Amino acid sequence: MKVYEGSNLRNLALIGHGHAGKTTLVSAMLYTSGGAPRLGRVDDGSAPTDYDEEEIARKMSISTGLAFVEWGKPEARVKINLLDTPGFNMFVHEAKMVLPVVDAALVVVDGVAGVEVVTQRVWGYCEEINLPRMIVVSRMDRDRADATRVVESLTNAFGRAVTPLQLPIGSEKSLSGIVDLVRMKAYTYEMGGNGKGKEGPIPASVADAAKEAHEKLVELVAEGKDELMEEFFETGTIPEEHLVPALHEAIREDKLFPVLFTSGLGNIGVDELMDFIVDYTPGANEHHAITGWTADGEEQAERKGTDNEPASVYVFKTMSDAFAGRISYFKVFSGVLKNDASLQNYNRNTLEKFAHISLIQGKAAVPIPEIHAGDIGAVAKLRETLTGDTLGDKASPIRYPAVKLPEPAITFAIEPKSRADEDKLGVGLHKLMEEDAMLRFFRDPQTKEFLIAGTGQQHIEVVVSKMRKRYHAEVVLKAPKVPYRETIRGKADVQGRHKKQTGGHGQYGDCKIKMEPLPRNAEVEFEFVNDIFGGSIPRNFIPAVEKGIKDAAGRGFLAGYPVVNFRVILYDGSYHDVDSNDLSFQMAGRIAFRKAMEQAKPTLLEPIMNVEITIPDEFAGTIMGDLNSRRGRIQGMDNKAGNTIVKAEVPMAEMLTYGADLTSMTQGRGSFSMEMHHYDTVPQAQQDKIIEKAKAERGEVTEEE
Ligand SMILES: Nc1nc2c(ncn2[C@@H]2O[C@H](COP(=O)(O)OP(=O)(O)O)[C@@H](O)[C@H]2O)c(=O)[nH]1
Ligand SMILES: [Mg+2]
Repeated sequence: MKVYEGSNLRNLALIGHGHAGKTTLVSAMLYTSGGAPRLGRVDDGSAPTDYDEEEIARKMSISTGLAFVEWGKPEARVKINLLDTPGFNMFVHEAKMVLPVVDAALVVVDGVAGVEVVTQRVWGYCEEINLPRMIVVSRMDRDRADATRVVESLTNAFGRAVTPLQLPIGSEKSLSGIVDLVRMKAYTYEMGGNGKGKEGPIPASVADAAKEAHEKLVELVAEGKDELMEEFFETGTIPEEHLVPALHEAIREDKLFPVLFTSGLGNIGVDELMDFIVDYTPGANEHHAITGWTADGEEQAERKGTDNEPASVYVFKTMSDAFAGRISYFKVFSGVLKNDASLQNYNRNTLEKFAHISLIQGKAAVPIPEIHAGDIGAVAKLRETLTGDTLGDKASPIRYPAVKLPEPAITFAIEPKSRADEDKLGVGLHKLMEEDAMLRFFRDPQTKEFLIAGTGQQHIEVVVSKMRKRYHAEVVLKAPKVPYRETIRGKADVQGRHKKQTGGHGQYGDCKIKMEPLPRNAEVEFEFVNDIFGGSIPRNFIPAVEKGIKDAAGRGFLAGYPVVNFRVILYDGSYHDVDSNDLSFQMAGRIAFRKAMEQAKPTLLEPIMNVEITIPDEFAGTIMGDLNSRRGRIQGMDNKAGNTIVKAEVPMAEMLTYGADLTSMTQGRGSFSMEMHHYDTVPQAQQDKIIEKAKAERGEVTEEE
């Protein structure tokens, strides 16, 4: 395997809505370039970048797959790294995570549907980091595919910088090639052929349109540069040798978003697409300087991304393979990484050995002696390194920022099906979390349930399926218990006395307390004030009173949920020289607490979530109405290119099945995220039900006291 350097490297992420044809396009590029013996298909499980068993079973990409093609004239051969990302709502964060390691995005759009919900979303991700974008309209051979309409939808969504650099020849089933509007040449293909176009004259059917589009393109490029403008005025055109570099620059600077046309499955336009990538997308050496932080995180640090700087490597993906163990995918941001090098992990302060570094081609690893700045590779068996870590020369630390991801949207309680599954569950989930940044697994300290959280129903289903197939652990999912709390609205002043005198050694404790509410959602859940003067309770028994109250508060009063946000003032009491002890004062505290609760207007609190929902505009009405019926409070609304973003506060209890509900209300076109925001009082009607239910449940188990 040849070792490539920055100027001969292109790193591209294929991003876009699910089913736009990304994975198939990667397959077609591999086949056409000679990197694969045939055109692998998503539908029969042979696409090189959809090799995972879950991806094959579901016929869709779930995590980012890597491949590379070698393309261009032998003397100037270029390696194009292709990162094939998933386009489904619940997995689209995978795309976001790899954008910092590529030099441009190929935004793939379906030739029938045009711009879709996720197209907009990923476009936004690119905008955030000013990533150059090239648009590929694929599946142009399908019935009702329409270049004009798709370009219109693109310009509507993304503005005037969207500019076709090609025109398709023929349409739908009779799609036969493309016109290169820069060089004004036509290429025709055999449907399902080897992907190599035959150069020829522009057919009469598109000649006028091509001429017009070419002139528009030349004008647009001239507009952007004074010297080209002059040339244009003098000669009426711009020669190819000026046009190509000007376009390259305009694309690199986000001033122009070129549009190309292909059929991946029919292998039409694919060689031209690769030619365009080589000529027009920025090389790995053209990346702006990469900004990170010094080891202590205090100051900014920068690398230009060249071979002669100290080595630095950023891990953007981790896989856990049953045989190879942990595999880390990384980009060499600067320097040259040699096989067997030891690099310092700056995030974890450990030294890691890069033994057997390789390039990734689908599921295969291709060994390589060294990897230069700008290239992407993988290594197995790093001990502690995880996604988002930076490693490099021990003497020159730098830390690149990890990608910020949204909060998970959906939470389930997870239980092993049997005792045998119990150990496997934790081990399996921890391995899966290493490769899946949006998967969370934790224990709710209050309800004691094990919870898993993810981006949506389908995400969690994939996790459960991986648990079964990879780790042989069978699990059951349930809606999580809502961690209600209790508090008080009023004050109380009571006495708690515990007295038992049964012959021999007796028990005696007595306390007087005042109870009052603390601000709702206050940091302190419980405050204890010792206001005893004159030793009515000896000092050494006071902690026992506090402990008794705390224990009782933990057990709840109304429905068994912990009581929070209250203050207790211990102001008086009495004791017995012989019979008083710790236990008696704990009992006294407990009794006082329960008496005080009766007086202090207890009430239930429920967690309120901050919810953000993104839906196509036409569903806005339905979603708002539905939120209303879930006791939601709308906090704001935003419109962004055909999508409505609704922000609302909704009780958690009403959101337990929202993932599935939103999917059915929007035909799968909506997405949401939520996080805990605050606790608020439960309305009386709901309180009655919860208390009733708690009583019924308590009736079944014996009372503890
Ligand atoms: N007719 C036609 N179908 C295609 C083309 N490209 C992909 N497909 C099909 O469209 C579906 C989705 O393709 P895939 O590559 O998985 O899209 P992705 O989700 O963007 O990766 C699969 O059934 C493909 O076989 C194409 O150019 N023409
Ligand atoms: Mg795919």
